[in-house]
This record gives sequence, structure tokens and C-alpha cells, in this order.
Amino acid sequence: SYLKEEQNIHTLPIDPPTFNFKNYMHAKASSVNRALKDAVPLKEPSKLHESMIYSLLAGGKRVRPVLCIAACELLGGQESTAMPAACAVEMIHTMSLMHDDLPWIDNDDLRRGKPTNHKVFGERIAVLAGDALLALSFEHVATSTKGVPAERIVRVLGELAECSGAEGLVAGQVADLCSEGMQEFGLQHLEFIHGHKTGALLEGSVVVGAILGGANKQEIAKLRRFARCIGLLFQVVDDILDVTKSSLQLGKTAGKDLVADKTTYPKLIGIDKSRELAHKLNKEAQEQLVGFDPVKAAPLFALADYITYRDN
Ligand code: GRG
Repeated sequence: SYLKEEQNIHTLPIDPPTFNFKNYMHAKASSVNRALKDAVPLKEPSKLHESMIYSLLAGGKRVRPVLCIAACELLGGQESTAMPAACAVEMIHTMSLMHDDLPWIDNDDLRRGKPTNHKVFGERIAVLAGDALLALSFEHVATSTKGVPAERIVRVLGELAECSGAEGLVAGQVADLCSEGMQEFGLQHLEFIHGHKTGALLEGSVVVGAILGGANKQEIAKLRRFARCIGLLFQVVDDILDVTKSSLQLGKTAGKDLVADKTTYPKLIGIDKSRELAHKLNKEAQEQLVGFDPVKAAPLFALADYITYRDN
């Protein structure tokens, strides 16, 4: 029954062999959604806040905030310590999607199953509400993070700024725009685009969670490498799914049609090698978790598997 499921969520014994990833994601995503709702109250100008809330609370898997919380808990930190930063990475992610969907970038009409922000609020509000979400992400970390030395909060803010700007999301988006019209480009360029557009914020999410949990230099280095692997993995799997659409089983040989209009991993190295790469990245990611408390590492292990075997 529903009640039983809810109970199960809240009394979840985090035990690696029987770790229930679905329950874990559901429980964490629910807390993140509650915290996001509280972080963006409806104020004046209402049009601006409605636009921010519309996209922020439109659903989404909440992979980045869950990664942030899981990294903090891996080091023995509390969910509540990481929550403002977890909300911040989702605000940054959401604003990047709002801007990405605009007519002069991707020109998308639908996002997370709903009309895109600019379709509802207009292009000018969509740009400005995105800008406001980016600023709020930093403000929220600075003002709502509790029980952490100020020095750690400053490092978190630096990390978040780095993965958003000219060394992160914006760099990836610009490299992507600049490669428009190119017939095909090499693996290195493809990796630059994805490493920045997708990888940087996933990496930032894990690293800020780790910093808030009190990680030392070596632990941060390992978790950064973990995050880089899953960032790339995320994109390789996305490209494979574009081709196969139907199956999530990387071991199967489903799908033959290659997407014609963009450079993808299957297009550059073939579908089998792309699957091999996905398995390799998953293994490398999980190897970074060896040496941490295995019970506390279970969610990150499972997250890497989830990204590898996801079907959407
Ligand atoms: C940060 C100032 C600033 C600007 C943003 C537009 C832009 C610059 C960057 C684009 C970034 C972008 C759209 C990257 C793609 C990221 C990606 C893999 C999205 C899909 O993520 P999921 O599957 O989506 O986690 P949900 O909806 O589940 O959250």
C-alpha cells in the first residue's frame, strides 16, 4: 500500500546488497522538492516569481541535488547541511534549461512535459527569471547553509560559480553554438562540449556536497573523478538512448538508426564501442568509491548504475 511504501522510505536501512535505489531517489527528491518550494516564495513582481517557480517545480529527476546530498552524507554530513547547496545546483540546472530552450538557442516548445518557460511567460521574462535563479542559487547557499565554517561556504560558492560560468556551463554552450554547421567533429571536441554542458554541474554538485560534508583533499579528488566519469557517462548513455530509444539494457544490440544531424558517440565510435565506453566509465566511477564507508557509498554506487542503465 501507499502507506507501507512511505514507511519504507523513512525507515530505509541503507544496506548495500539490498539497497533500494528507487525508494532512496523518491525520498531524497521529495525532500529536495519541499526545500525548493520554500526557497522560492511567491513575491512581487509576481510574474518574475511565477516564472521562476514554474520551471523550478516542473518536475525533473533531481539527479544533481541528490548527488550533492549523497556526497555530503558519504562523508558523514547531514542532509540538512547540504540542502541549500542541493537546491542551488537545481536552480542553476533549471536556469540553464530555461536559457537553452530559448528561440535563439535550441528553440524548444516543451520541457519536462510542459510548455517551455518562454512559451508561457515570454522570452524577456524567461531570460530574466533565469538570471534571477542563478543569483538566488548563490544567495541561498550563503544565507541558508547552517553549521558549516564560513571558509567551506566560500569554497562552495567558488565551485558553484566556476561550474556555471566561462569554465563550465556557459563554455559548453558556447562551444556547442560555435560547432553549429560543422559536418562532424572529433571526440575531443565532443568531450569538451559535454564535459562543460553536462559534466561541470554534475561535478560541482558532488564536490560541493563533499566540501560541506568535510571531505579532505584526497577525498575531494576521488569524488571529482567519480563525478567526471558519471558526467561523461550521462552523455554517452544519452547518445545511445537517442539511437535505441527502446531499450535500457546496454548489453543488448537494439537500434540501428543513427541520429543524422548531430555528432554523437555512436556516430563517432559506433554503438558497440559506445556501450563499452559506458561500462568502462561506470566501472571507473565506482572504483573511486572504494575506501569510503561502503554503507554510506551505496547511494553513489547505485546512482552510477542508474545513469548507466537508465531508459530516459
Ligand atoms: C549558467 C549563465 C548560465 C547560462 C547557461 C544555456 C546554457 C548556458 C547552458 C546549457 C546547459 C544545458 C542545457 C546542458 C544540458 C544538460 C542536460 C544533460 C540536461 C538534462 O538533464 P536531466 O536529464 O534533466 O537531469 P531533468 O529534467 O531530469 O532535470
